[in-house]
Amino acid sequence: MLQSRPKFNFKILLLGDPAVGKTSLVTRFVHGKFTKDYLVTVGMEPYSQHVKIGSTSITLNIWDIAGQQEFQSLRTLFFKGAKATVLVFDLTRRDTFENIYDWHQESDKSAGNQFFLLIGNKNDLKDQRKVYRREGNQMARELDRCIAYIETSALTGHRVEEAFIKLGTKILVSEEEKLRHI
Ligand code: G3D
Ligand code: MG
Repeated sequence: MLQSRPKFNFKILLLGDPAVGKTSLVTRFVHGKFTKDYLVTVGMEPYSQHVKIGSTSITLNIWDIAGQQEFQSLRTLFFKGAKATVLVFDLTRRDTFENIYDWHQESDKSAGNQFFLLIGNKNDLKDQRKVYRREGNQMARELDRCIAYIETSALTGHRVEEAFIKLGTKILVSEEEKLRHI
């Protein structure tokens, strides 16, 4: 008899200051391209992408959540059930890096027990960089349950897929572990 395999469907939040490249990153990952003709995210935009990890197919539901301050009360309503959060800052704007602590805290408070991945985006703008790689690595070590620091470019596609797959793999391993204990 064929045994039905569990279906893995993971909700992932994408958080960070406005204009750090959240929508560009998820568009790059899901549609494989960089586009300038989308609207500024208002509220929340859900994206879905299937990926294969080893022999297991999983679906990542990525919630692109607006970074504007005025959405704060609304925002946390969308956090429920998330398995992980991608924290994004812009390598060319130091304030977006410093604000990561607040984003981490906001998600940690509302979304419960989950993983984090820290992304420094726009690494194609090499001569405008304001944050050193070692500072990103250091922050990833400081943030609770942060699995890694990865520098990406939504423009060139550099390490974008790798970042989401790394996080998906971490969640999958943890969920499979839970299933073994049922
Ligand atoms: P957000 O969803 O976090 O608010 P967006 O950010 O994805 O809307 O991106 C904000 C701006 O940064 C956009 O430019 C976008 O084209 C640009 N951007 C996003 N990712 C990258 C990247 O990796 N490299 C470079 N060079 N630019 C990027 P505009 O001009 O439309 O404001
Ligand atoms: Mg956006």
